Amino acid sequence: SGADSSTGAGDAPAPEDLIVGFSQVGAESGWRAANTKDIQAAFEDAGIELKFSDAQQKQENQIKAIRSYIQQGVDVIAFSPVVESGWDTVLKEAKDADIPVVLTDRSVDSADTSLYVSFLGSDFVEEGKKAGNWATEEFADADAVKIIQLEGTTGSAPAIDRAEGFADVIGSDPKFEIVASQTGDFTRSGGKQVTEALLKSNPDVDLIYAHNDDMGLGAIEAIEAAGLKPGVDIKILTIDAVKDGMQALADGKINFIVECSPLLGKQLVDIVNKVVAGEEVETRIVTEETTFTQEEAIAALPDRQY
Ligand code: GZL
Repeated sequence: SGADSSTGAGDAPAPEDLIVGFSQVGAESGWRAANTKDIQAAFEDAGIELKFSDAQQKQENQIKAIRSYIQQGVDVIAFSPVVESGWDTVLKEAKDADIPVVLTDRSVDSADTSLYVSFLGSDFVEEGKKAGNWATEEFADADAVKIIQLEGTTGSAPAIDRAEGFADVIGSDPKFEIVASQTGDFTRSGGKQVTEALLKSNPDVDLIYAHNDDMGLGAIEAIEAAGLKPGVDIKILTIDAVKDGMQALADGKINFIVECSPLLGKQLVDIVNKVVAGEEVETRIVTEETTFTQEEAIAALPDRQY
């Protein structure tokens, strides 16, 4: 690998000597598109070669990509694991090849934390709790609240943790009832199809909690097709705060959004530079992010990067 050639012991390798392999989940949502754009721009700006692959949300494609990067002898491998489990074997292969691995966005459930040097991404349980806290305030005067939950990709860290955080907050109050919970796979079409089906069997729901904006935007289409007013007849609560979601929030079709920032590129470049220079890196870097009401979305939209 380029890291230990011509630069002498201890010196940081020149950016142009580095090659980083990145395996991306796919292109399933507005969030993912923004995340890809930001990572590619950050490596471009740093003058570091980034080999990039899109796994179309299939774990086997990510494993193939990581094996390919090992074969090519890249200096660092980074990836966003589409699901939490099933990574130990390929991560051990990277470790045996002395190639450091950085997790971005989503984590893995490997017990052996020596298989990666750092995990950079949001605290999804905290995001779920923020969503639950809003629901608790929004429905403070209600006696009963029926909820449809649109789950993210089955087995993914954000789906597992956002459900956990939300349940932690509302679970103690029996007035909240999740009448149906099903995956829409983080896509707009998935959110629409699942909402259409679940509304037929649960026409009187008060709230749809979608694990990302894209499924919430699909739910809006389904609610309108059913002749109801999204954000009014059925409230919608989502996570991400991508531009299309923020526009729906500004328009009153979504009622609250918990931000999940996709802008991880610069921090990933920093971690890569530290790793190849043999410097210590933080094993867990939590993304800074906030929440948006309708008024806050209206104010933020003009300057929104993604
Ligand atoms: C969260 C990310 C999720 C987004 C979705 O960090 O993994 O995947 O919330 C995206 O929009 O598809």
